[in-house]
Amino acid sequence: MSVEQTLILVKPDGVARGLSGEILRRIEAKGYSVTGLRMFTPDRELLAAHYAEHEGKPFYEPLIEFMSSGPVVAIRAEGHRVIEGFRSLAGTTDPTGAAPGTIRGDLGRDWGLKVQQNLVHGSDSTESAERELSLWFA
Ligand code: RTP
Ligand code: MG
Repeated sequence: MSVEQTLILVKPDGVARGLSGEILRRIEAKGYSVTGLRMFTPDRELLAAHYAEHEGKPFYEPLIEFMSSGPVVAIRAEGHRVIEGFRSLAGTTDPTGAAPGTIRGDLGRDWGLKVQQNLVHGSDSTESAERELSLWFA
């Protein structure tokens, strides 16, 4: 299997809580290479392209609002099976039930807000990784 690349985002809640370094540490400690790093506040146009699959869902608007509320750290990570590997490091979408040992399970919780603030995003397939990396690392 060839070396993969994936897009990881430290979402605004992770940056605001000062967890960017801890999240990068976990990616590197697992053995993946960080080959790209950017920090900026994404605009709605970028987020609409990134989250196109979720358009029309009840959490879509709150999600775009949340994701454009402050800086994110965009990370390009590389390694064999890094897409699956980072999804495993991240844990399940809902941080309340995410397994201890995962980023969301160890560091996340429910804050009673309209959208799940769950610290990180990771591409979920080779196709979405390629598409998302071209958006965030254009
Ligand atoms: P991600 O794309 O951020 O890596 O997370 P994921 O695959 O685990 O979750 P996905 O289903 O792709 O949803 C994208 C993000 O939308 C927010 N969300 N809120 N019911 C809800 O309130 C809800 N469902 C999803 C989360 O921030 C999720 O990560
Ligand atoms: Mg997703």
